Amino acid sequence: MKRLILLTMILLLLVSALAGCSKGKETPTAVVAEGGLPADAMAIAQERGLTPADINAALKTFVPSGKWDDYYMFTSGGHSGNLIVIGIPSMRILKNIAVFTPEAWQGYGIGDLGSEAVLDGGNVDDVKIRMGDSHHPALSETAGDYDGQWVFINDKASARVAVIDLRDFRTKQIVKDPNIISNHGSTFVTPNTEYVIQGTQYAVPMGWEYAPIENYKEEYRAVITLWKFDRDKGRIIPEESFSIEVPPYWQDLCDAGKLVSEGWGFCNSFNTELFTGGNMQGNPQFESGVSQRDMDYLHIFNWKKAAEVIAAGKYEEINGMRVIRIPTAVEEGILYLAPEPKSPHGVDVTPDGKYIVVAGKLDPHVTVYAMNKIEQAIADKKWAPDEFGVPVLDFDSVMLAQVELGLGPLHTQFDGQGNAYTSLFLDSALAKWKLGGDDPAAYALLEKTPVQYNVGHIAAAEGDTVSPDGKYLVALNKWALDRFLPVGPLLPQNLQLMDITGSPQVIYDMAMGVGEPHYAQIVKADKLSPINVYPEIGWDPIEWKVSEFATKAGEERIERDGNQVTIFSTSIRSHLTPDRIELKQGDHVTWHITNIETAHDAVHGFQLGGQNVSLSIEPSATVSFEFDANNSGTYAYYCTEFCSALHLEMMGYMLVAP
Ligand code: CUK
Ligand code: CUA
Repeated sequence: MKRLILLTMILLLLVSALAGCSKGKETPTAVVAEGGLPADAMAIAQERGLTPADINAALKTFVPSGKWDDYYMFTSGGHSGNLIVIGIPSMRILKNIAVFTPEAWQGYGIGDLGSEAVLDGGNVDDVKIRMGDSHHPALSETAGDYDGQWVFINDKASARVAVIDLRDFRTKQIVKDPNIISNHGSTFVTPNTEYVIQGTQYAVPMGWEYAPIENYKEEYRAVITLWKFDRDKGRIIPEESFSIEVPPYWQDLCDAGKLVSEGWGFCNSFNTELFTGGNMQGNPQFESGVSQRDMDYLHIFNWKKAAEVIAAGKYEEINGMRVIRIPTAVEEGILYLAPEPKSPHGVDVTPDGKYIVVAGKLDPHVTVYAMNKIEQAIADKKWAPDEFGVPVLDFDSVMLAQVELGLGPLHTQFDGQGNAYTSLFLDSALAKWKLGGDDPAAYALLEKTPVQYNVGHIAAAEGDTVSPDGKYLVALNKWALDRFLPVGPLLPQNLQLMDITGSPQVIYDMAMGVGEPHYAQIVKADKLSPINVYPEIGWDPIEWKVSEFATKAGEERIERDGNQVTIFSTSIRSHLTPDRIELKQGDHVTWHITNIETAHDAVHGFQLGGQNVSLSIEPSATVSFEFDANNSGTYAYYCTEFCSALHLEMMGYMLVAP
């Protein structure tokens, strides 16, 4: 065993030395060549009980101090309501972007008026929603390739969609679907990010109005919404968006067609039984009630045609959203269904856009549909209507192949080399299988790799584009059990990095102590170009222009109009100006702070004791907040970022006279 380790070490060092040759003087080539095998490497490996496979994995994932990762991964934070940015291959967390849930470090939704307004965009009726259940991030695409400009993510709990700007990694907008209360098949973008697709999860009457549950079939409905994205404005434009009404099946995941299937979208569903619960009224549990039929329905919709139908005015406006009703969608050839085996979960379009892979939770197979077969079946009218009049295409006419993979297949990814990878929830494994093109006999299971444990989604490098990179795949596992030091009954998530260049191998276990990740996307790092500092002093990060409240050095002031007090402040290492604020009890205070620094990383934070305020004032930004000085007293405010040696002195007194 010792000799094997030694051999592996030497081999690996040789390989890395050779690989280093092409990269220039910064690589450790010289060190290895001159010094040979580091004398203590063997001892370290022995002392730590590392196997050759461990050493391999360590060398593949280690990113030396000061070096950067090759990829960004954007993973949903589940019911933390956030979006987490991770470097690959190191699996280091780079940022936890606040999206649906306030977060104090980023000063998101804790006083800052800009982010409060973003969050208010997602309010439901008169309820200020300050949490979310984020599921599926989608990077913006150009010609079916990630372009590194924007990322979108949904909130399943309240049917909302958020827009995050990758120039500054901040949430800029949240929109609420006016007709449904939960979504799931979102977010997925069309190949040029014309639209952000959002599908319903649990059907409700339009606008979640009250209707007796007995009226489920008549009154409950779902929609597939196409949120129009305007790149120049960097915003979803609700007035230019529209929905397609669909039957009250529980739509699940969606995906957008690409290349040959561009213009189409796909959402699968379960509960085509139209089951409505009632376990205390003697009915079965939901889990069996919604799983009685052998087939559910893949929804196949033509969003390009739908946009034309909208332009032609063939819609109804419902709660401010333009909706194509089911009969119009059927008449115009916008909506079709195809049977899919038992309670499917994931639907994924292959990189060439030719095939659609559906995985059924209760079926050991993945089912592959061919776009050309779907189009042929539509042309040949090989269908029979469902109970809502929607054409159900003949299964055998559209299905190309079925591959038996194992228990609980959920989600599928691709490596761009003709292979597909599907997560097997019940087997706790990753199945690698071969795509067979138009030849059903050529589809085959290749191998299975155990993961720990109960894998949900998987994400491959550039996996949802027209040209996936292969190389890396991350298994987003639902259970961690024994993998990490115990931290009580709520365990971290286990994100496992896998090397898929050959036979898939787990090379890193990453404990993530933040909400449950559902989906993730992995993008080549050089596609992004984030800014270091806002473009001009006084920048409003949300409006992306100089704030009208920007304050220059020397212009700091306190203005009073009756009991309305407005404070114009600046921050610079190491003082806040003004540093003394005199108020009267009952004043309403609006306070603007401009960070007049332009230096990279010269962030100042701000907290005000006794008020619920936490700000992040990034270099050149202007941030505003307001409060009522209802209680007299003496308060301290200070900078929360340890920005300089004299950071502790970066404070001020706020006195509220009775
Ligand atoms: S879901 Cu969580 S494992 Cu919301 Cu895409 Cu499948
Ligand atoms: Cu600014 Cu500490």
